[in-house]
Amino acid sequence: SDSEGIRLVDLDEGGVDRAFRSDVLSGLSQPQKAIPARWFYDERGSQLFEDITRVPEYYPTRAETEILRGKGDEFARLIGAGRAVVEFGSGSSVKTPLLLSAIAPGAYVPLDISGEFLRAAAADLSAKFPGLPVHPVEADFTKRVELPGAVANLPKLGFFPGSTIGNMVPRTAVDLLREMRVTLGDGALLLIGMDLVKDKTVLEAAYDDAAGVTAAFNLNLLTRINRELDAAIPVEAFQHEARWVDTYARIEMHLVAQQEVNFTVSGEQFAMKAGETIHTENSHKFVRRSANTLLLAGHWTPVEHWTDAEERFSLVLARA
Ligand code: AVI
Repeated sequence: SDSEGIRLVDLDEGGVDRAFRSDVLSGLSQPQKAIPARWFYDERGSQLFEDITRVPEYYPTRAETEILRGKGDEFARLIGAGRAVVEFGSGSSVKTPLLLSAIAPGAYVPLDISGEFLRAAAADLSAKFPGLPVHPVEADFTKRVELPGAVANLPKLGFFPGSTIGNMVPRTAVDLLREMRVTLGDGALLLIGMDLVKDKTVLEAAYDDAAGVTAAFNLNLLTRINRELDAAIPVEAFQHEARWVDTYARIEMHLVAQQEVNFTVSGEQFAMKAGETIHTENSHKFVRRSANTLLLAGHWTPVEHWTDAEERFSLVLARA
């Protein structure tokens, strides 16, 4: 599916998220069933994702944090002081303080669709960096965002860690990068996390950990559909699968029906044969050239690539 962007919540009379229902119903009606990955992140899904970042096989979070810890001097040299750091999706991570303490920013602007996350992240950062102006903005960052007037005269640094860009197909990723370019304005820089292509067994293990946390994350989508969309999908009839698809340089996550299954969602009937799948996520991986090509198509010029010692993950600095 291409409808991967996040949107503000629009509930119907029954309190059901209209976008969720329409994405699920249309996604299950396609020949290859598919549901956009953004629907993973209900409360339980967000918690499971936090847990994923700590399983031994899931290297991206640790690798990116290693880069942020180790390359502070180079960030300071190439980014300089006084920029307004605009973070796309204000995570509750340790990553942001590492960047902010390396570069002495002029302001911090966390953007998030969830006001709750946003306020928590803003309060956390204000406490860690007394004196740093923090201007949280509740916004859908896949669209053009109006930045607060208070940072209008500061040069910007966009920060988009985690390789979330990899969860989008290239055409969606390019649209987002172009919107970021407009949001951040002339003279801006962008520091973006991009996970790298590597051995297929390492990649597949990262998305199918032995403890089964990623499997639970994937299967939780069905539990959420059952709860929120008046559905009766037999969750135990599905199995998690992570497969490397070399043509697209991406890990795909699927939910595989183990037997013939019939179920309803919001009154609509669906049937799946044994072995048929619901495609739930893409996670694209990059090499230096493909990262550069994506950024250039998104109206950004690559300046520098940093990787962790094992060259598993990259942080790329680009200029407007
Ligand atoms: C959020 N995103 C960058 C994660 C990834 O690696 O694609 C989501 C995830 N899916 C399974 N494990 C982690």
